[in-house]
Amino acid sequence: MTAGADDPRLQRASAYLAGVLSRASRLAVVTGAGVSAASGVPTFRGAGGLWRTYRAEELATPQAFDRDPRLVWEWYDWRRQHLAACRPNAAHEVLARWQGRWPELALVTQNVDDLHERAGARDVLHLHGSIWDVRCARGCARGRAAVRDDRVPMVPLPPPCPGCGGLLRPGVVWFGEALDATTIDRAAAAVAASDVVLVVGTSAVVHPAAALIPDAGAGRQFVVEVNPDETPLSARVNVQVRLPAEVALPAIEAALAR
Ligand code: BV8
Ligand code: ZN
Repeated sequence: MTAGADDPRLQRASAYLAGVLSRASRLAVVTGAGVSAASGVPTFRGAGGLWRTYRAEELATPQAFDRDPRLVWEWYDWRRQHLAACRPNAAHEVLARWQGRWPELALVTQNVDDLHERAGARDVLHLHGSIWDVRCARGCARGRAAVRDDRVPMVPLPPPCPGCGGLLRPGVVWFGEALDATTIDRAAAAVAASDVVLVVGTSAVVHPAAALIPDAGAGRQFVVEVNPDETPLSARVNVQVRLPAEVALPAIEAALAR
């Protein structure tokens, strides 16, 4: 079933999904860059995903950092400065409120921004780390653990590691790097334990994050995709809501209140 923005069935679709959510024994939400799009944060693969002449996949790698740490830090510093001026949107706010309504709601994100937290969400599982964290690029004793360093702008670029005089790197997971085992295990367990999974704003092409999302065809979990575009996931969900998250989630929340 799909509901488009101009489709009068939005109310009925929202009422239907409100029913699904209110009957759920446990909810999990998996978000991607699309949930932050309305806040002005460029998505990875959308039109705004370019920086200078580079695509994200070219810069978000250990090889790019080893080759030119300053260039990679200039990209992250540009993103951090842009993000500092962004605000959570209605989708982030609804999800934060739903954590209050359903205290066991697991919120898993692929995003490295902190807009879920700035909307009031807590215990967000960041599969790909945080753009506001830094850690030692060499993994020295003092700099191994990621710590929050939200200096904007970051000066000097690239920042030196206070522990070994090497370089600090952004505390994110780059392509070709393993995700934090504890985080991915917690996320996988939370999604597996849920009977309703909301997938919001992801192209579902990045692994292993995409593999967390269950196949509705298995019949054990009810999966809802909120995305204005079709994705590789779309054929494997129960309901496709072809709307932006900042429109769909408030509509579902309003239906829950009725
Ligand atoms: C690893 C941090 C192994 C950095 C990111 C299996 C199969 C295929 C490929 C692989 C595989 N296993 C590994 C790979 C390779 C790779 C991968 O998946 N590549 C893809 C591109 C094919 N994966 C990895 O390298 C991972 N590592 O597997 O390591 C390993 C194991 C052991 C030991 C050593 C190594 C690591 C992946 C993590 C990469 N880091 N981010 C940074 O941000 O700087 S991923 C990056 O993509 C972001 O985090 C982003 O969130 C994420 C996913 O993208 P999306 O969130 O989906 O964003 P996208 O732009 O694609 O889509 C946005 C969607 O929103 C669209 O559908 C759009 O229609 C929609 N939308 C737009 N507006 C709205 C909206 N929706 C709702 N409302 C709106 N308003
Ligand atoms: Zn160090």
